[in-house]
Amino acid sequence: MSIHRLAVFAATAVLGFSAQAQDSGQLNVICSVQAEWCNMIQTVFAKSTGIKINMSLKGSGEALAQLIAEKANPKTDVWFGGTGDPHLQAAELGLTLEYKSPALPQLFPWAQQQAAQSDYRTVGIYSGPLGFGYNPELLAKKKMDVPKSWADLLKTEYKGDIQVANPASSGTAYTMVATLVQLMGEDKAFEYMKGLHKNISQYTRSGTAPIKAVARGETAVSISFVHDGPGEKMQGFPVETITPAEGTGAEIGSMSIIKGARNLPQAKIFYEWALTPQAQQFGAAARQFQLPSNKATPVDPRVPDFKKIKLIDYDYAKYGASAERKRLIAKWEKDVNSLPR
Ligand code: S7P
Repeated sequence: MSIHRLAVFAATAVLGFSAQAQDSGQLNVICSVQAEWCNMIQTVFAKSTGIKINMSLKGSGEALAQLIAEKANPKTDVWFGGTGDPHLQAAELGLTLEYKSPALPQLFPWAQQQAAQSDYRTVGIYSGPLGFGYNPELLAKKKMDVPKSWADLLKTEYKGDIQVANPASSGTAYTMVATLVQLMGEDKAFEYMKGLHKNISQYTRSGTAPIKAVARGETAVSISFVHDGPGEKMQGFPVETITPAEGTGAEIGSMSIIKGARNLPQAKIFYEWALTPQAQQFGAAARQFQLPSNKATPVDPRVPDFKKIKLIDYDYAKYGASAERKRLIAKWEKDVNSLPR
C-alpha cells in the first residue's frame, strides 16, 4: 500500500469518520506546502467529512499575490501553509478573517503568538529553520567543502553553485532576507547579499526548487528550509542539510481563513481539523518534516531538532508587516538583483 493510501486509511480510522461521508459541500483551498501533503489532506478530508476540496497549489508569495488580486471578490476560503510573514501581511491588509479556534491552548506558544499578533487572522501550523542544502557527492567531485556558515557562502569556490529563491515570489527567500537583516543589521546584510549574489547561479520562483536542484545534482548548495531535505533523501537523492554557525531564522508556517469566504462553515471545519494531531501527522506522512504546532502531534525523528540549532529571536511582527516586507523586497531588487554577476 502506498504512503498516501496508508495515511488515508489510518486517518479515517483514527478520526472515526465514515469512509463514505456524505456530500457536505465544498471548500476552495490554496495550499502552500508541497504537493504530496496537499493531495493527502484533500483526499483524507473529503473521505472524513464529505467536503470536497478544490485545491490550488501556490508558494507563499504567489498565494499572497492571488489573495490581493481577489480581494474584491474572493474565490478562496482557506489558505493552508506557507511562510508566516505573508500570512501576517494578509491579516494586516484585511484579507483574512478573525477566527479564534478553541484548539489554540493545545498549540505551542509560537503558534499561539502568531495568532495573537494577527488579531487571530492567522495561526501557526508548523515551524521550520532556514539553512543550507548540499549535495555531498557533487561537493566531493568539485573538491568543495561543506559550507558551515553564512560567511562560507561568499567564498569564490561556490561561484555559480548556489541557488536560492527570489524573495519577491518566495516566502522562503524573504525569510532569508529578514533573517540576515536581523542577524547582521540592515547595511551589513545588504552588503552580504551583494557578495552572495556573485555566487548565485539562479534565483528560482519557488522556495523549494533550490533543494530539489541540489538533490538532482544541478547545483551543489541551496539556501532552503532544512525540513525539506529529508524528503528528498528518502527518494534516494544525495542531499544533506546544515544550519549556519552564526545563527538562523525559522518560519512559522501558517493557516488563514479568507475574509468573504463563500464556504465559511466548511472553512471552519477544515481549520479545526487541520489543528488536530491526527491531521498534523500528514506532513511527515507526505515526507515533509516541519515541527507541527499541536503539542500532542507525534514528532517524527527527521524533524530538525531546534535545541541543536542557533536560532535568532526572529521578530515576526516587524518582518511580517506589509510596509517592511515591501520595503525590503524592493531594496533587494534594486540593490542586489539588479547587479551583474
Ligand atoms: O516544504 C514546504 C515549504 O518549504 O514550502 C512552504 C512555502 O510555501 C514555500 O513557498 P515559497 O515558494 O513562497 O518559498 C514553506 O512554508 C514550507 O515549509
